[in-house]
Amino acid sequence: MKQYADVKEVRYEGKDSKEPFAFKYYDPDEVIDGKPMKDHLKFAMSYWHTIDAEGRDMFGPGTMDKSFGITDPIARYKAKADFAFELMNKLQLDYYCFHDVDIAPEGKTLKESLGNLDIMVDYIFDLQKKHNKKCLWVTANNFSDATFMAGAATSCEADVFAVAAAKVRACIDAAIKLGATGYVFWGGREGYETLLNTDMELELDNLARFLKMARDYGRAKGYAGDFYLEPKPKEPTKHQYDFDAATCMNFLRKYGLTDDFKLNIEANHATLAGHTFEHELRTAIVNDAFGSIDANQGDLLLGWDTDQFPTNVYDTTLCMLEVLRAGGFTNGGLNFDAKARRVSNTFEDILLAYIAGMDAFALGLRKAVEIVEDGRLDQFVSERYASYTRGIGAEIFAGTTTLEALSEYAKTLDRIDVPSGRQEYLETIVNNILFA
Ligand code: XLS
Ligand code: NI
Ligand code: NI
Repeated sequence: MKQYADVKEVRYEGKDSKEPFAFKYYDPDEVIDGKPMKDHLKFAMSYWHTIDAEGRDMFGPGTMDKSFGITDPIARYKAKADFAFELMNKLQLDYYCFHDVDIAPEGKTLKESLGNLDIMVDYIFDLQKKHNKKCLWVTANNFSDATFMAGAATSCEADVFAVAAAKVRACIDAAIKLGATGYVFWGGREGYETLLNTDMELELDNLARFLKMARDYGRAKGYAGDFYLEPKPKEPTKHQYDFDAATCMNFLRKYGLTDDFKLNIEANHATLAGHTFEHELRTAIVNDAFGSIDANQGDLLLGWDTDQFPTNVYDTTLCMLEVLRAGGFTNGGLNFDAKARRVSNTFEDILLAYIAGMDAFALGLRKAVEIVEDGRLDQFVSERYASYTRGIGAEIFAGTTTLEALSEYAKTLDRIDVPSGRQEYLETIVNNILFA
């Protein structure tokens, strides 16, 4: 197998290729359903997993070294940034996403850390221009530092709220400078372990106060992109406030934030919440809050966020079907919030993992388009609900009937035939299209 350095650019070779460092399904410029695959998919690199994480887990240290042998903090992060853009070029990735602490070394004080961030944002600004790359979204890591042990905006300590605000302010500035079209709030430690020590109402109100300030600051500075909440049910806290898409929507509505905030749906978070990925996507779509996607997959036998690269084509197909139904991405995209496994510990593995994920989504897109063109699923669903297009159903749909009128109508009914759901049959259609 080739070495990392030997791979200049991963190219599309088609499904019969046996070359490990080639795309079998992802052909960036191929036009499918009216636009190039790269515009349907808008793949992004996650800086934290790809450029920083070295494979550390609870039982042992990292298995990879991403320090590039440099000890000076700024010089090291510049080398990381150079590596990041070289990697994006090799993989034909157009976008990237990051937390403040991913791109810049933390200093001894907040002031020093923010200064480092400024230096690195300038550095990355030049790199993205040179390499013609775009920033998909930015976020603040307001959960790793010990300061955030009890949360950030939901911390019991007001000074922590202020520190979190300073970091978000700096990250919104970075998003604006880099032209990002998204700004993410994943809850981090916004949640709790026990009500014995928690004022839930104050914490939720504070979270809303925080998001409003961030929104107001961003809009005042001219940020026109989306703000996203990223739902996750648990981990690190037992009760994460942003449990799932429906919980997030309830929160956003209660506090009047739906005009500015959409959702960033992560596959692994969906399954942790006991939902399918497509359920969370559909919930976002029907609430006009579909924004962006953190593409990964979990392991259904493990109860935590394993952030694996997505390879399950059934799931990517059903995901892309939802994206097509939503009319595609606008400001969002597919960010690989995913890491190669701890034992896949070479630089070649980083390439192979992205190829696996990008091809799984490219194939999913191709299959989703085929499912739409085939039409049998859509037709089945519209026929299943056809009773709402005529007679009493049409009146219910139009809101022109009443409980009393329905009651009179119901009394005249004899036998009611509810049409079969035909799930097994529909699953054979999906298999037929997937494996044809
Ligand atoms: C953690 C989240 C995180 C966000 C960004 O589970 O997925 O990586 O995407 O803070
Ligand atoms: Ni995520
Ligand atoms: Ni996650």
